[in-house]
Amino acid sequence: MFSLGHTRSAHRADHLLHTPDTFIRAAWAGMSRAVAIVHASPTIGAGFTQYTVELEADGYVPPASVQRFVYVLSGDVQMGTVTLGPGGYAYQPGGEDSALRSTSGARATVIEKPYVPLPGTDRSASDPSQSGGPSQSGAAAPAAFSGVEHAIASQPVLGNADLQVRSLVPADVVYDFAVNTLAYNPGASLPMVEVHVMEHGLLFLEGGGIYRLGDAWYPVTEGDFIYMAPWCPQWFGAIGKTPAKYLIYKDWNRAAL
Ligand code: UGY
Ligand code: MN
Repeated sequence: MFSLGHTRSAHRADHLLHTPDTFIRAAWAGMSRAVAIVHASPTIGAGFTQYTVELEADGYVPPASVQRFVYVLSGDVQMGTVTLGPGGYAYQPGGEDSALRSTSGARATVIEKPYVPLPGTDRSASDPSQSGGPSQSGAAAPAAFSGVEHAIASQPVLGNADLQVRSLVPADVVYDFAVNTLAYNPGASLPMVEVHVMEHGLLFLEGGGIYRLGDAWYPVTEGDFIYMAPWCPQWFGAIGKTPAKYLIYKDWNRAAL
């Protein structure tokens, strides 16, 4: 139905709610049989880029020059030597193996980020034994990994069994970001309003509820994306009758100097 100019999407100084009715699809050089919906990038002040890619059969996304993490929403995606199905994820430090292909079509969310090397280490591009791949900073990003979300043991958040977290990036300080899923039983909520230096890219995978961002409260549901800038006050309550789940990125493991 004609929306009479209304949308739940909102762009404020410290956050973006990006709802599917406002998504614009575009391809960039090198993509074939694929389009992307860019949700966050340095143009909004983010230190990372996140987009949803929609691949047709035999679709292709060219390699990234920075770290690339992919989480499959539907269909099949190949990255490097791995083939991923729904809930599958993979990371490449950048370079040839980070290209994405689909045999029969897919939707996936992709996060890209220039690598921030560990301080005081000699993980540099001039040390090939440490080289995981290129990054914009010139230092080598860490090794590739992949997995399936449901195979990861979930942990209660601050002892609350109704709020479970799964960490998709290995617990190793060489990685400079985290990607987690947070699963809420109906009625569960974040235990506090968070205000922190890390920024977030968030994609709603299931269910919905109310998200507080800054001084606004938004109804949110599956398919919505949220960008939260550093220091954006944030809280979520899963007020629906079904569980809610989202995938959330944050910069991680680095001092805020
Ligand atoms: O990890 C986090 O900061 C997470 N709890 N934030 C959020 O869900 N908005
Ligand atoms: Mn947070």
